[in-house]
Amino acid sequence: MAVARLTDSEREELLRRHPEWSLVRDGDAIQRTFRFADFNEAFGFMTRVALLADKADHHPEWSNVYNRVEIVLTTHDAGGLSRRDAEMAKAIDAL
Ligand code: HBI
Repeated sequence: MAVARLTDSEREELLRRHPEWSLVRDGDAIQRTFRFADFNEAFGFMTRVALLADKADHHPEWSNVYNRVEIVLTTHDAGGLSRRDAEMAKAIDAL
């Protein structure tokens, strides 16, 4: 299902609402790094994100090194940021 790219002002609004996330890839994606006590905590977080992502049918691009999880959100169908990324960032921040 095609979804619209965020306008510049919508993108600014996203960053205002979610200041822990940074714009990357020339503004076509947002990124946040999470650090946990240990791998067990990090992987538990990833498990919760994975379930969210599958329910939303909107999947992160992510990496994990021991207690660190780096998440990048973008909408392939929109060729950049969409409201689905904003919704996913909000859901992840609420975990
Ligand atoms: N996840 N991050 C991200 N971006 C997408 O565009 C996307 C997705 N998950 C599934 C999805 N698109 C659906 O369109 C699948 O049908 C491909």
